[in-house]
Formats: sequence, structure tokens, C-alpha cells
Amino acid sequence: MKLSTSLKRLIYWELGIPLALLSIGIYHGLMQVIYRAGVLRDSSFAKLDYYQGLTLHGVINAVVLTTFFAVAFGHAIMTFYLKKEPNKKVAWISFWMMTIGTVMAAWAMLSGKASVLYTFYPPLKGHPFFYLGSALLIVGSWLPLFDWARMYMRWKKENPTTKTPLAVLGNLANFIIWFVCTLAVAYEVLVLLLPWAMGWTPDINVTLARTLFWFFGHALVYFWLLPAYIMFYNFLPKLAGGKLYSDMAGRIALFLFLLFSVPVGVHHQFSDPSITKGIKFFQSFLTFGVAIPSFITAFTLAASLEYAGRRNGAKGLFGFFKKLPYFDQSRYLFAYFICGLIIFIFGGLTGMVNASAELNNTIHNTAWLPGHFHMTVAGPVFLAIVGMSLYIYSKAAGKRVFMPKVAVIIPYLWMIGILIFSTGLSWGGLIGEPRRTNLGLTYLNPEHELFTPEWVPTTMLGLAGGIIMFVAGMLFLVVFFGTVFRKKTEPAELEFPVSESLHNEKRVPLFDSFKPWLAAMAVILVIAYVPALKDAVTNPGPKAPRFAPESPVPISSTTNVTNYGTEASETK
Ligand code: HAS
Repeated sequence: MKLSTSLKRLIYWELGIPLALLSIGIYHGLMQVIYRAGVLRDSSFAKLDYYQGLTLHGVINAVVLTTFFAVAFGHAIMTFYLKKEPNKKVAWISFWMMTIGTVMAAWAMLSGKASVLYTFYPPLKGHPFFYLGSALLIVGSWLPLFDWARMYMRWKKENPTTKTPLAVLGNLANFIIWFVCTLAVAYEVLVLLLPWAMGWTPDINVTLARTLFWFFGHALVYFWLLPAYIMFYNFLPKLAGGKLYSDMAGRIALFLFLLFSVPVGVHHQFSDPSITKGIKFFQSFLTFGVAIPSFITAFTLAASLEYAGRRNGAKGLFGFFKKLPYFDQSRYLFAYFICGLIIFIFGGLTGMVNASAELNNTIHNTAWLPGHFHMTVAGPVFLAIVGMSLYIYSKAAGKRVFMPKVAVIIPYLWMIGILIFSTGLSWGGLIGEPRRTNLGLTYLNPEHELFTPEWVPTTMLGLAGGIIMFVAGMLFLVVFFGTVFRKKTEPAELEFPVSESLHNEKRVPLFDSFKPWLAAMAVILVIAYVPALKDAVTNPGPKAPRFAPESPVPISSTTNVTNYGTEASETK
């Protein structure tokens, strides 16, 4: 379908800006493995400090890229399936809020005033622009949801007996999750962190800030994942040459995410002493619940791929694996999706280990964690985002993909890199290698008394995998921007490879309406989070002291660090 010039431009910018920033994000990924392997034994390189680089890496790759993409993809999905364009004024206001927010946060990070990592836990304190910028990015990304909800309700009125397209359902579910979870982080940023960073409040309740962050933080990972799931359910079967095994399975999975995505954040706080055991047990249990929609997805997609393989002429039990279009340049998206899925098998398994409160004691805050999340967010999510950005751009602009042979090889290269990298990190984590640590300064420096030779092979694997990922990432940027600078040679249309359903079940109202699921979501959230927030408020432990925006030293220099909670309040 043809897009208006305004919407086309909007989508191009929303895809192009984060991909341009990705060059900085990927560079700092490479620097991480170099520092950690002890190749570099310094606290900074090219005037950028280790933690500054790690903050840029996390914020650009995991927050800016994913948020901009989700909004652009949401616009494309709603327009394509409902055959109407969103309100351009709202869409552009949202774009400008997100862009200004990103510029503010980028300035704070690049000038070294916000090296607080993407989790910005207090007492690490960033420049107020970092918090304001993040809030603007988030609020800007809310706006389209209200407009899409209006479009959807109008469509429903006009088509009361038609099933809501699965992709539309997924997109709305995703942004509802996003809206609900970001309310907590907006409160954390605007009410707790910003006044504290400005020096207006003397101290901050660290446990409350962490609990609010993780209310947002785990749902955030599903906000990353669901656009990829929308693509897997709706486009992968067609690309493979088959059909989606069951449309209903997709609906159930997407609605289950509404229930279980948010009330599991405490599984990031299993080691936080302020939160009591019962709450941790309950959220551990819910975390196993949030894996169910992914298991449903795994089986549904495997069945869809089997159907496609058999249609392509496969014989025998597993013959279908050999009949899939792994290197077909005209269906390059298949390569991006299948590599993401293969990586996600390991990302999911490591997630199940994290979810168990007991096993979590072994791996919490070790290198195992980045091992896990690179096989999730840097696996299916990253590959789906970059593959789909290239696809949407080349179709909507009517330009052929630059270096198509390379475009189809990139995801395999990335997959090999991630699997080597994550093996190193997971192995290292199991033998105690810490995450978020400049190992080159001490543990991986043979001249230092803390040198730990057991971590040499693990960090070397990390380095090897990281270099391969860096090469794949750079090649992708060449392919994407090479395509941008090509001449238009094809009809310019928004188009998706839409899959038919093999079992197109009848419309069941429960699975075609958000209301019952939203009500259930609210109930589970109250049960899971009221006691956790109560613990955080009534049993917070020492509070973090007051900082001035321009200095990392507490305002009261006489404050005794071990007692700063009470003394900071007294010296006010
Ligand atoms: Fe996680 C920490 C538990 C999924 C991201 N996670 C993180 C952090 C990040 C992250 C970024 O319970 C670190 C945060 C920080 O900075 O501290 N995670 C889980 C569980 C799941 C899970 C149970 N995580 C994700 C996803 C992420 C993500 C998705 C990003 C997109 N995670 C945790 C826990 C922690 C945690 C704890 C805290 C640990 C701590 O101590 O701090 C589940 O949702 C996973 C379910 C997935 C599956 C896999 C299904 C497989 C599929 C592929 C099928 C393949 C096919 C192809 C069909 C059950 C769908 C076959 C074809 C061939 C050709 C072979």
C-alpha cells in the first residue's frame, strides 16, 4: 500500500536515527570485550571512561533503538492492517519528544555527567538532563498508543464480527504493557531521582527506586520482544513457504504477556534484603508463568516451520530443517528471524535458571547475566529490529537492498558471534566472573595481585565473539545506509509477507477483547506489587545522600559514609 509522504518521512527518521546511533552503541560493545579481556588495562580510552561507554552501550542499544523501532513498526503495522494512517500531528509530536529526549540524555552521557548505566540505580547519580531526557523519550513513545486505540475502536465499530488482526492485537498489547510499566519509572524519575539529582531533596530511598525501576524493567524486556513475536507469528511462516500453524495460539500467547510481563520485576531483586521471602517466591512462580507464552510460541513456530519444510518437499521426521530458505536473498528476512530464534533457545533456557530464586544466588551480578540477555535482546530482538528496518525502508522507499549477498549472511555471522560471546560469559559467570567490571584493571591484569587466570579463557571467548559481532554489526550499517543512498528503482509501497493460518479458528470473544485481560492484569499486579512496594517503603535500609548536579560527592562532606542515611537527613 502507498504511504503519504509525511508518514513515510516519519518512519524513515524513526528507523534511521537509532540505526545511526547504533554505530556508537556497537563501538562501545567492542570496547567492553577489549577492557574485560585485559587487552586494555586502563580506566578510559579515547577520553571515554569505561562506565561512560557501558552506559552509552546499554542506553543506545537497549533503550533508544528498541523504543524508536517499536513506535515506527507500530505505525507501519496499524497502517498496513487497518488501512488507515495514524494522526500525523500526534505522530510527529511523539517523534520530536523522543528525539529531544534522546539528544538531552546523549549530551549528559557523552559529556561524562551520567555514567549511571541503563538501570540508573541510586546512589549513582546522573545529570538532571539524563533523567529529563529519558522521561521525554518515554512519554513521547506513549502518545501513539492513544491514537492507535482510537483507530482500533473505529475499525472495531466498522468490523464488529471480524477477528482483530493478530499483528494489531500484538502491537496494542505491547504498548499497553509499555504504558503500564513506564508509569512506575516515570514516577521514579520525576518524583525520586530528579529532585534528588537537583539537590532539592536530601536523600533517596534506594530500595523503593530499585523496586519501581524493576516494575518497569522486566516488562521492558517484553516490550523489546513483542515486535519480534509479531513478526515471527505473522511473517515467518510465509517467508518459510508455509502457513502459521495456529492463529489462536498466537492470540493466547500475546494475551498471556499482558498478564505476566509486569508482575515479575522482583526476580531482579532476589538479593535485595528489604523485600521479604514470600514476595520473592510468588514472583519467582509468576516468572515461570511468563515463560509459558514463549513455550507456546516455540511449539507453534516449530510446527509452522515443519509444515513449510514439508510443503517444500521435505521427507522424514526432521527433513524439514533442510528445506528452509536459509540463504535465499529474495527472502533475507527469514535468515534474520531463524538466527534470532536459534539464539533464543539458549536465551530462554538461561532465563529459566535466573528465574529460580535458589539458582539465582549463583549467577546474580555475574557475567552469566550479560550472557543471558545478549541471547535475548541482542538475539531475536536485535536481529528482528535490524532485518525489519532494512525491509520496511527498502520497500517503502522503492530501493533495492545494497549488497544483498552480504545482507543474508550478516545474521549468521551475528549468531556465531553471539553464541561464542555468550558461552564465554555464561561459563565465566558460573566461576564467579563479575558483570559490569573493568576486569583489565585488576582481575585480567597479570601484573596485579588480584589477577585471576581462570577468567582468561572465558574473557578470550567473549573477546572473539565480540569481534565477530562488531564486524556483523558494521556490515549491517553499510548495507542499511548503502540502501538509503541508492536510487529508487522499484514501486515504493509498504508491504509485509503476510502468512495465512493453517488452522484459522473461529472468533472467540474472550480472545478478541482486551477488557477481561486488562482486568486480570490489574488484579495480578495489585497482588504482586502492593506488598513489594510496602516493604520498600517501610523497610528501605540506609538512604542515599544528597548530591549536587555537578559533583559526584555528597553535598555534606562531613557525612559518614556508613551512616549516611540518617546523618544526611540530620545535616539538612
Ligand atoms: Fe531475562 C535478567 C528471567 C526472557 C532480558 N533478562 C535479564 C536482563 C535482561 C533480560 C536485559 O528471573 C538483565 C537486567 C539487568 O541489567 O540486570 N528472562 C527471564 C525469563 C525469561 C526471560 C524466565 N530476558 C528475557 C527476554 C529478554 C530478557 C525475552 C530481552 C528481550 N531475566 C530473568 C531473570 C533475570 C533476568 C530472573 C534477573 C537475574 C538477576 O539475578 O539479575 C523468559 O521469558 C524466557 C522464555 C523463553 C523461552 C524460549 C522459547 C524459545 C523460542 C525459540 C524457538 C525456536 C525455534 C526455531 C522454533 C522459553 C521461542 C527452531 C529452528 C531451528 C532451525 C533449530
